[in-house]
Amino acid sequence: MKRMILAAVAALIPVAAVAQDPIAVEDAYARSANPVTGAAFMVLKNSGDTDCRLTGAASDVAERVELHTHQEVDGVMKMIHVEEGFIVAAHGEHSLARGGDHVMFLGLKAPLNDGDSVPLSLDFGDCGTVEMQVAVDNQRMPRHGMGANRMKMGGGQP
Ligand SMILES: [Cu+2]
Repeated sequence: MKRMILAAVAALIPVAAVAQDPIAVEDAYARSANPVTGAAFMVLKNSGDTDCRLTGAASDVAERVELHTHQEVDGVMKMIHVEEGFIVAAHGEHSLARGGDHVMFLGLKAPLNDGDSVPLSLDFGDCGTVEMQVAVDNQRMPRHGMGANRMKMGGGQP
């Protein structure tokens, strides 16, 4: 009887393994402009046939990890906590980038220094959980567009 149960359990394992996590993460990096807060940026790719939603993030490096976005309020860019998370469309991608959506570290337990790596767990609900190590790169410049332009405007240059 016991042997039959074990056989049944073993038979289930390959079935579970076939359902691969559809989410891949590319070009992840973390940075911090001060000793208490930091953020992580990356490109989320969904190879599955259904939309996935990043519903939460966790890391040991901070007291709290939240999903944030930037929004202009009365001409000032503010960070907003996005409770509902970020959707990654089926066969699509979603970028977490400077000046936009990001993973926010609040209450860093230690400063994030270049070369450190930050453990990060991303919860995609039914689409699975992605565990990763994100390299800290405080020197990295925004890719193109928004972040750089905003800095230029703020600098008072023509
Ligand atoms: Cu933020």
